[in-house]
Amino acid sequence: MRYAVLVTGPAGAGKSTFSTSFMTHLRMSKRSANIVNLDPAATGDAFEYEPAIDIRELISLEDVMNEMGYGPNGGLVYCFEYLLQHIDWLDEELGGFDDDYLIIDCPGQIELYTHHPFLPSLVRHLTRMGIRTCGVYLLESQFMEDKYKFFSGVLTAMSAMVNLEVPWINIMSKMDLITSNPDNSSGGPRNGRRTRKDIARYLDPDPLLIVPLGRESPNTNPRFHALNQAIVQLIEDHPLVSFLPLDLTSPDSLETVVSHIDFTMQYGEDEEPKEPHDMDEGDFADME
Ligand SMILES: Nc1nc2c(ncn2[C@@H]2O[C@H](COP(=O)(O)OP(=O)(O)O)[C@@H](O)[C@H]2O)c(=O)[nH]1
Ligand SMILES: [Mg+2]
Repeated sequence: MRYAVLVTGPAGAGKSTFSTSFMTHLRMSKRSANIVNLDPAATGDAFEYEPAIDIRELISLEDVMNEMGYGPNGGLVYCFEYLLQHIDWLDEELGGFDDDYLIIDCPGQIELYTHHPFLPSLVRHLTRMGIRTCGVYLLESQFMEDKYKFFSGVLTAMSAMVNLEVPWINIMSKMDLITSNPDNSSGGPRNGRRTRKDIARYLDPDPLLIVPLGRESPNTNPRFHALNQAIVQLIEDHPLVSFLPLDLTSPDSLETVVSHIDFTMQYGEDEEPKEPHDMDEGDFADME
């Protein structure tokens, strides 16, 4: 069985950093893991490790922008259309990884997750190839500094999970900036230590954060009242999104996130028992 984790989320959320830490963690547990870079705009030094498969070997955003005269967003759309038209390239590349955990690092343009058909097509393709796929959506903890920005992030996560229709996990990344950095004053006075209770209202989004007790705060533009009420209602009726906190400075935190991903994908559930000569230490480590 092959597994793929689609690492999604807005630009700067920490997707590439998480992908690398995730891969390192799996390899340290003697599991074979590789990164697939799907961001045609990734700069050369974005990865601590060479991605095993890299869309930039098929098509580079820079070439598309230079030769076709597209901007970065149009260029990205072109690159994904090109990828889907040349999907045999991906099949061939994937053929080299038989028993692997593939970590697919995606670009940060959120329209890619909310309404373009490319990622759903790609996911269907992976599924047809027998690759069990799940999605993780990263939102960075700095979104907690602005309630409205935060809820727009929640809605984007919701729209991505509904659009992609695969097992899904939302992650609040960069929690080190929230809990262990009380003196960091760059984000103003609120960018300090928060109580657990306050953090919990974000990890399990409490719509009353934007409309406390059903009433608007006086400094909210009245034109947004109805919209905010509708958002509160949507989230109350469909509590689809909650976040797992990720603090990459804590090995336990990464371990917890990895075990949730394993569980979501039912990792190892239907592995064939291996012939004894295939066994090595790594296999025993995996079996727990
Ligand atoms: N403090 C902190 N910074 C992080 C973390 N993960 C990523 N970053 C930083 O956030 C920026 C964007 O990270 P990157 O992984 O490139 O984000 P991507 O655009 O989603 O791939 C970089 O400057 C990273 O060093 C984290 O867990 N904690
Ligand atoms: Mg990246």
